[in-house]
Amino acid sequence: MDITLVQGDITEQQVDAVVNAANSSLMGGGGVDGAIHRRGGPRILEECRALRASRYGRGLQTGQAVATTAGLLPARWVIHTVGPVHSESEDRSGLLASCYRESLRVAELLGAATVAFPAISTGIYRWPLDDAARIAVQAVREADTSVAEVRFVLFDAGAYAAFERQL
Ligand code: AR6
Repeated sequence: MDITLVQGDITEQQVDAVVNAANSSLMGGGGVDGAIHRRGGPRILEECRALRASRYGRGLQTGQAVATTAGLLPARWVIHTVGPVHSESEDRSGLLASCYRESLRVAELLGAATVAFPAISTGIYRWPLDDAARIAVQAVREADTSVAEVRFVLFDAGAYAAFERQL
């Protein structure tokens, strides 16, 4: 598997699947989640609503992943995953690693060859960038997957540098 880094906007990526840093409600939010729903249009939220009405009545648990259409985005699918809120008192790094692992498992089931990830939990959920980058790179490297390319899409230079240090 190739691991690549790009500084940019995840909604513009020409990949099979983009991963959304969602929350358990699957009903949208700020950050990456807001950008994906804005650019992808209402079909994504429609499918999220359908998921909540069926298999995910209580929402999507932290560390899990589920796919919908990508609507108007260049990608074919959005894989929604819920990162943990960073905590000083509790080690939640296993849940953050699980987001990457589970998203790749869903991508493989879809037949996606290229997958773009944001730096999950490093925005509104306040995970320190260097630590988040370490967990992300390690989880992806250790994943047993048929996905051919994992692209980390970092919004700013600081996030890009943090991931670059880990590679
Ligand atoms: N493309 C790539 N990266 C982005 C983009 C973008 N368009 N926009 C922001 N980032 P966040 P979280 C970066 O807050 O911390 C939402 O409300 C951002 O700079 O999107 O997992 C959800 O609904 C940061 O480095 O996700 C949840 O409630 C990274 O993406 C909550 O936020 C992740 O920031 C999830 O918080």
